Amino acid sequence: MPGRVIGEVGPLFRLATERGEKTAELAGRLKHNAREKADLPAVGDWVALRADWGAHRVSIFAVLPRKTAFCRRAAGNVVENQVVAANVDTAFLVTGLDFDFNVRRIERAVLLARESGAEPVIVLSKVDLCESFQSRAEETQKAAPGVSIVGLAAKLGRGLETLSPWLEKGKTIILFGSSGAGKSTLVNALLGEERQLTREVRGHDHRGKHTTTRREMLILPSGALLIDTPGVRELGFLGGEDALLSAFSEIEELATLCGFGDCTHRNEPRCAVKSALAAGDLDPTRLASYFRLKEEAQASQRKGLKQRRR
Ligand SMILES: Nc1nc2c(ncn2[C@@H]2O[C@H](COP(=O)(O)OP(=O)(O)OP(=O)(O)O)[C@@H](O)[C@H]2O)c(=O)[nH]1
Ligand SMILES: [Mg+2]
Ligand SMILES: [Zn+2]
Repeated sequence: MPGRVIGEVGPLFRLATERGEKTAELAGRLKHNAREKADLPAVGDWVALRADWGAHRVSIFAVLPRKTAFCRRAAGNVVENQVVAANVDTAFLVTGLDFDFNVRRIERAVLLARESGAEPVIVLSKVDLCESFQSRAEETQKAAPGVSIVGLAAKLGRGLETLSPWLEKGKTIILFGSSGAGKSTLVNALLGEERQLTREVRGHDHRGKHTTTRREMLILPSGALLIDTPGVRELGFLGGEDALLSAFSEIEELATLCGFGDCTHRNEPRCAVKSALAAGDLDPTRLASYFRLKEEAQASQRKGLKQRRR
């Protein structure tokens, strides 16, 4: 029987199945054959179940291939990947237009979404607390070329309709953003009921309170599936080159015009990136981010490779 993982409770998994909601354990063989944590089920995974209705036991014996996956490196000495959420179509990257607003963080979130295979959508929340939405949106767009940006105030029910293109029946959406960004408030507004606990935050010192403590999938009236998450600092860039290319498309486009095919844009002659910078056509903070994330990607790749050779 097929099922979809909608939550994790300790070593057990909550599943949506054609027979309703079930709690399941991992079959021993799945546990033993897993080479790394990423081989085990995560929220959003489609799984194959074996049910012994007489004994009221359901076990997961296989994880079906994933369409998309948000990964991170699992904590510990061994380099091991772990899946945070699977089969997500769209990632709502939620940023509050209060003290939470940080373009560099948005830039990184877009990169992580791209690496997962999901479409990033930037949600600027709490528009009621901001007098200059337009300029914030423009600043954000420069750091995220080609990415859709919406503004809303979930607490007041304002702007929710701007999300409807991504909330079609059967689509899976995940919410990412720092603690206090307003993710659960948005979930409740879209559900039309106070399902998720929310909590007030007052300033920088109140960050990281983590009102939501685990990932959970909820079904919206539209038939879309929404995954609420605890405020994240949990994702790391694993080093996908393609993700970097699409997240910094304006730099990559310039790079095709550089004199050397493998130009690093540091001190080569005939470098189109440096020319654009000198002419004021490229934002220096964008280039700095690009260099930083590229280095991070390479370091991450090296670490992974070293581990695999052992
Ligand atoms: N003014 C205003 N406040 C909002 C809005 N949306 C959310 N808030 C407030 O922001 C605070 C944090 O909201 P939550 O929804 O709990 O934040 P969260 O992102 O789920 O936080 P974690 O679960 O800790 O990750 C609450 O006090 C909300 O009432 C909004 O549109 N306008
Ligand atoms: Mg929350
Ligand atoms: Zn160059």
